[in-house]
Amino acid sequence: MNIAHIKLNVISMPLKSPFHTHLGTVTEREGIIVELIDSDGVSGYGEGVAFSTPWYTEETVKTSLHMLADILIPLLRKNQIKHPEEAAILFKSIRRNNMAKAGLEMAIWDLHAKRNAESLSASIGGTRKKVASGVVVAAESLSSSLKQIEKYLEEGYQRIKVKINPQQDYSLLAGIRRHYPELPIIADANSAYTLKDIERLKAIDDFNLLMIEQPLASDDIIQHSLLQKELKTPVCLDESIVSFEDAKNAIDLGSCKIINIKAGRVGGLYEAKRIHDYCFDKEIEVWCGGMIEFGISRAHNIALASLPGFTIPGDISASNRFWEEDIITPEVRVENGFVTVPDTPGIGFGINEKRLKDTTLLEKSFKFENSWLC
Ligand code: OSB
Ligand code: MG
Repeated sequence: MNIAHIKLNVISMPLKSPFHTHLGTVTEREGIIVELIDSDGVSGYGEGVAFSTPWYTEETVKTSLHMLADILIPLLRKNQIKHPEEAAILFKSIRRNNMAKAGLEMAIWDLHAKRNAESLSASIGGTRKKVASGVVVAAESLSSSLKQIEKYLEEGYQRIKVKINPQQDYSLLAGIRRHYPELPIIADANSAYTLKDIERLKAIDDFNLLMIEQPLASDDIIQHSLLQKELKTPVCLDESIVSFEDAKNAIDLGSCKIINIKAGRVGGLYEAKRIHDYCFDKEIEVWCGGMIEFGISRAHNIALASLPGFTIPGDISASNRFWEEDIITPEVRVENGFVTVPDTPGIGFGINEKRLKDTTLLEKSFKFENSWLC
């Protein structure tokens, strides 16, 4: 790989409707689009998925920009890389900052796949031709949740995820179950509970939920193992799993029966695939989480979810779930509950250059007079 130029575009877009969790409301999404251009003019794309504030993980758009510009891009420049896995291993010399690493690592994967004239899915070992689509409802009340669920089910989504917290759990889930007794439902708590809330959590154990996602602290593995023993409902971990080692420990301790894999959260596709492979071996189900992302990250999610162990519909929604107009072309579409995995080179989507330009707040360019071998 002979990288000549790296461009970072910080973009910003309003969400079509506010996204509510007990940690706050997202109405505007910023993100970092990473473009690598090689000496033949071939471009690979990645997306930094940190938020503007550290509500979900400790990273932010600004910390990611700093890591990319001052640490990761210079590190890549100094080291010869022949394969994206080597970049992922190189980045392990830097602690955490997984979303910044992933943005760059995933652009390298896209470029690598394009250079080999193969799809990103094929490049990482994907086997599925289409991936099952689920969608998140993050509304403020039962009535608006029901309205959104009705609309999404009409659009074909195969399962729904709702956000819960101690102020809105039993009544919300009971209200949804009254209308939809059989609907596959995930309840995502984003760490809204502690073990002191065990009775509240046991109360929702009879709703036949597909799983409860990240009920306890965002960095906990131990207490979740105690909780899982008390619940029939499978516990799924999201925030707690930021590396392969976390996934292994959680499985070995019985802290969860399911893992939500997000490439951004774990530092890129290499680590995401390692987690997938271990879970596949141990018969732990996995699914692909979402980050209210733009089309580039969405495209990477589609490739990731084409791996054989992704058996549960992911938070892989259409571009129009969050955006009036996405930055990729064509946009991601859900048809009969599935998204087709592209078989064209790399991520398989082009860039909507006008939309990218119109949403760009800041552009940084790293150009090298002599393209450097990496
Ligand atoms: O906890 O899974 C989460 C969005 C941003 C950050 C964290 C989470 C979420 C979601 C939405 O639940 C997933 C999506 O983009 O569809
Ligand atoms: Mg979650």
